Order: sequence, then C-alpha cells, then structure tokens
Amino acid sequence: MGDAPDAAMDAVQRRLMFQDECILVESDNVVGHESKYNCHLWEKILTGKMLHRAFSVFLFNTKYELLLQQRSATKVTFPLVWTNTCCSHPLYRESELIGENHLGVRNAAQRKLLDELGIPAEDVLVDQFTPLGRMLYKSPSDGKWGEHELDYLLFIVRDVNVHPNPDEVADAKYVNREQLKELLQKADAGEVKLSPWFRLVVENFLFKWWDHVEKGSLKEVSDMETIHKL
Ligand code: DMA
Ligand code: MN
Repeated sequence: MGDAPDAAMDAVQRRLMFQDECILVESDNVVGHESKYNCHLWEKILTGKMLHRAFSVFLFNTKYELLLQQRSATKVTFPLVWTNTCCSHPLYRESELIGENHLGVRNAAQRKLLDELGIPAEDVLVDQFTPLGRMLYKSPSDGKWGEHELDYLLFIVRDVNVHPNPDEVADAKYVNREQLKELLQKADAGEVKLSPWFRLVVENFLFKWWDHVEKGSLKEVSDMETIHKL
C-alpha cells in the first residue's frame, strides 16, 4: 500500500522503482533523468524538480470499445484504481528518447503493452499509434507518493490478444461509451476508484475523440503543439 514502509513494498514493484530511470522535462524539453522512485515521492514532487515524461495508451477494438485495466494491488502508486489501457514512462535510454514523430514514446508504449497486458509487439506496431495530445498534471496518491507528469496521449484501434500480467493488472475489460458512463457513476458513488489522469482525459477529451475513433479520423483532432495544463 502507498503509505506502508518501503520494507513492505512488493519486490517486483521495488525493482522497477530503482531500475527504471525516468526522463525529467521542462516544457517537454529533456533536462535530466531520475529514478522512478524519486520521481514519485510527493515530498520531492513538491520541489517542482521531478516533472517527468509519461504516456497513456487508449486501445480500442474494431467494435470501438475501449480496453480498461484495474491496476494491481501491489502497484506503489494508485493501487486497484481503474484506468485507461496502459500507462507508464518512456525511460532514459536511446530508443525511448527519440523525439522524431514521438517515436521514443511509441517505443515505450509498445514495450509496456507487452509487459502489462501481454499484447505482442506485432499486434501494436509503433506506426499504428496516433498521438493526440500532451497534458500536464499533478496528483497525490496515498501516503508519500504521487505523480507530476507530462503525459502523451496515444490512441490505437486494433484487435489484439490480451494476457494480463498479474504483477501489474488486477482486471481488464472492454467498455463501450454507455458502460464507461456507468463506471463513472459508480466512481462518483464511491463504489470504484478511477485514476486521476484517466478522469482528466475523460472530462476534457475522451468522448469527442471517441467519435473520431469511430469515423477513422483521429488525425484531424491530433494537436501535438499545445501542452494542456490540467
Ligand atoms: C505512469 O503509470 C504513467 C501515468 C500516465 C500515470 P504507472 O504508474 O502505471 O507506471 P508503471 O507502469 O511504469 O508503474
Ligand atoms: Mn509517473
């Protein structure tokens, strides 16, 4: 749990906390790197120096249903919350720092779709992601943890094979718009929890963008110039 002492941290998540090196940014320019552990300590986030690059994948099947996941109970930040298909960080390594066409972020998305949901790379080729926008947000989790991210929003429409990794994902399901609205109502009633970043995307963009998923016109709504400060 978020406020447990580090000694109680899940071993798999602990390894990632120290192994993953996140990309520090200012106005989305790379200014350095820092461990995933330090990037998510709320006390350090409050210094303003831990803003890092992240991505959020929204994967739809060809019935235009959105794949959601519930984060595993062992995640250090935001355990057991329902959220979009897959979220993580591009790492401070050559393949994930490539700025051209946001290729670094696409490479990271392909890596984590396999890691979290067992989706093979050939089902989600890097060219098949459409980056729709970037948003900046800050949000505390439980205890001493939180997020302060520059988050790339990546959409992809594909039928894929899904085999969730229990270290990362407690549950996964496809929802249509009505089913998502029901989930939002349950969240408002306190019956389930949603991630803060997913809620921001839902409230600001998702239903409008869903029309373009169905029409095959996502490129029309892509805006990679603006950084939405939410
Ligand atoms: C971080 O996701 C990224 C966002 C957009 C919140 P995460 O906590 O799931 O990262 P990871 O999967 O690397 O633990
Ligand atoms: Mn983060």
